[in-house]
Amino acid sequence: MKLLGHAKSINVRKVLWTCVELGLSPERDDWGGDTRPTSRPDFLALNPKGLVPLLIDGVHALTESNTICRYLAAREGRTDLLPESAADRAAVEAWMDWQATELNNAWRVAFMGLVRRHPAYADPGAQLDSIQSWNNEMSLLDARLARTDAFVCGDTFTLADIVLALSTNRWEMTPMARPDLPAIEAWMDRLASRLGFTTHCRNGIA
Ligand SMILES: N[C@@H](CCC(=O)N[C@@H](CS)C(=O)NCC(=O)O)C(=O)O
Repeated sequence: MKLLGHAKSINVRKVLWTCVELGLSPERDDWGGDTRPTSRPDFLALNPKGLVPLLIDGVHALTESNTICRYLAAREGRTDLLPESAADRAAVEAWMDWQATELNNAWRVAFMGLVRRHPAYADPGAQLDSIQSWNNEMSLLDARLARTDAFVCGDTFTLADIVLALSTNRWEMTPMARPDLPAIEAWMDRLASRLGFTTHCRNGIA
């Protein structure tokens, strides 16, 4: 099995943390970011989207970080991370989908402007709107964690915790005003005993 993507990418780090939970150590090739450009024809032949992560497992080439995490958990039969029953599985998937859609859309302008300093995201008004939406979405996650008083989907750790902790780490590292969200803080502290969290999530990279 081979994982293509550089280790600073938030989406590659989801897969790397999942691999730690599963005891897997795929060979990793640096692609994207300031390593080899994903616009190279040999990369595009494997993933026409030109994005990392890309997982090669035998004849299968898998894209989309959340899908890859689900694939690996299912491949390893880890129903603790991705439950078997339709309803429990849907609960995990719903939070993962929320991360990839609502939450990712909320932070884009603030993060790209304030951390990446990308000129296309320099408008202060648009940054403020993005900060507001991002904080609103994070408050929703905080309310959820206040209810479970443990992990995103209840008493046990699942894939939803991995993808949302990476987003939360980014939220904490972006220089902007943030409300105090105590349930999120307690949850991040709860995750700190996990090797995948310290190695690939709270590791100084936004
Ligand atoms: N929806 C995709 C998004 C992947 C994505 O945006 N990857 C970024 C890195 S985090 C990328 O490949 N950017 C181009 C590059 O790094 O060169 C996923 O979740 O895997």
